Amino acid sequence: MAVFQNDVTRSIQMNVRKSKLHSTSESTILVVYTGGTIGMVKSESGYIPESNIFQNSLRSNIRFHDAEEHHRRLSHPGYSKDFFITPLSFYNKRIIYKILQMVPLLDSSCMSVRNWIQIAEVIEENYKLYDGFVILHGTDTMPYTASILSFILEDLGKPVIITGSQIPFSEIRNDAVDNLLGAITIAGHFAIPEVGLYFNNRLYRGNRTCKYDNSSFEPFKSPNMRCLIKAGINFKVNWNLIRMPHKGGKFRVHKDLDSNISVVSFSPIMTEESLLASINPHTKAIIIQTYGAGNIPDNRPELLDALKRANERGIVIVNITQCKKGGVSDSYHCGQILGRAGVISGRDMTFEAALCKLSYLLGKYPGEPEKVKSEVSKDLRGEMTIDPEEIDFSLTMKEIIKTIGNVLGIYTQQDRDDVTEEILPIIINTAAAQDNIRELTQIRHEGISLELCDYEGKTPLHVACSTGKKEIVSFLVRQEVNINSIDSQGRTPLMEAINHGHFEIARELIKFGGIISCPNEQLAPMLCYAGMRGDLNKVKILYKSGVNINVIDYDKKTVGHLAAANNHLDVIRYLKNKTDYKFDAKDNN
Ligand code: ASN
Repeated sequence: MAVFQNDVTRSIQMNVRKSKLHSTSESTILVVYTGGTIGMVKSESGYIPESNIFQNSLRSNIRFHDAEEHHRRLSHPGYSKDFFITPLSFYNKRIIYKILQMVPLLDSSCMSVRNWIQIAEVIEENYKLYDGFVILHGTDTMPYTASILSFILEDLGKPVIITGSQIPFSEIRNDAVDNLLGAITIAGHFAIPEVGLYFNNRLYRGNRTCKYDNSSFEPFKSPNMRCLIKAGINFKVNWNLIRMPHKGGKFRVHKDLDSNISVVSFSPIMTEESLLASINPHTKAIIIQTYGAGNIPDNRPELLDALKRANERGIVIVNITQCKKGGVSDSYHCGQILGRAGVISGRDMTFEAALCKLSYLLGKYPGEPEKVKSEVSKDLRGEMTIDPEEIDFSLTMKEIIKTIGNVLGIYTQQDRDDVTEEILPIIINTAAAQDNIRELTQIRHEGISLELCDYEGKTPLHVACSTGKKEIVSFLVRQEVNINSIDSQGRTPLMEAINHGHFEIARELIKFGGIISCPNEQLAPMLCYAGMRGDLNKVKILYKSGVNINVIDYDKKTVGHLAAANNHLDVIRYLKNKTDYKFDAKDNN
């Protein structure tokens, strides 16, 4: 059974200051070495993991260990000779770390559920003692371990960074040094409460990754999500992508995992027998890997029936695509039939994430397939994209503008500002027209005004009012934007709402002080036309907005004249109750 060597950490009381935001000048990291190429050496039968390789080689490497500072501190209470201490970083900070080693060390192909739990338990036992954790792991099953940890480390509030290498640390030319140094630096500097996978200068969300290349220094891809950090001269953190723990949630490890999951990959040679062979009496869930956007043949009813029967037996079936990038959608009939058979869409989850999520949920809700079904379709740890728009709109506004500037060959700040001034309002107004509250929230977080006017003088509020986007209007009103800004035609947002027949929005605006401002030559025809058509709601809302109910058209006719001429008695009845309406007004005739 695997244990951890040198497991005395529980008794360690580090005499270093702790900070939730890693803002002090030191932080503490626990490095958990589980095996993998990073710590391997050549043997007669190929590469095998080597014990204590880091203990010895890191101590003599100034990039990983400042021996002088270490010796100076040995007399400090609580500082142990087992610790490593980095030199001051670019950010003027030292990282004190300790290495724990799993026994036996494993090629990650040998990782099992029990090993996953052991890694999680080490984090659990040491959680309060360290600011972050680095897991050294083989690349072969790294995305599985990263995925499972993302689920079972519930309410994680500290970084857990998993890394490894393609060439061992022991070789002269390797990728181990950079990966290890990068992972320690990130865990020690950035308060990213996620399980991340760091490789080749990128930190990915662990449960978004898959291994796709076994021959380069870039073995992992995160096909459906951008990276969390890009390491260059600086670490560029995409803070808008980083998930935060639930308020008040307390870190804990969920240890019951269920392995009764079958995997079925569709192919043109699949038979009903081969499908049924993968479902046994213990099967609690099936992952089906389907074609393209989540399709199976709709001319093979026996296959769909087999899945239907499995679903009726309480087996949870999750559909993911065989494609490396993209997810399951309901674009095709060949995909929609699965939804109707009770199959759950796994959207854009990787295979590794889907498998680990099911194992976690089946263990958490034993005997409750309906609960598992409802949870598996939720985004629990950022493992799947619920709204595909998220991908398109995940760039920050400043990045978008910069990119547009680059494409146009615009590099000076003045030119960039000009482009920004022209383009930004259009992008923001488009977000308003598309009901994209997420995008507007992000824009506001970027400190960009939500009152910018486009080439017609329209603000996002004008646009939301004319297109009837109620939620956006409430959002903008809550943001206290100018509710009565006037566009180049002299119209306020309230006028836009009324003009386009969005009376509920109009009433909301009036409640918050919205007024009508509109040239008389537009107002009179609008009111009179409403009377002529018997549009009582429009007449009412115009009146409520403070419009002069006696305005006359080119023929000197009022709204009442036109309603009477067209037999709209309800409008006449309404006007009769208005003391300010002059029934004796004379028209041109
Ligand atoms: N077989 C190795 C492992 O997964 C591969 C590696 O780490 N690059 O442990």
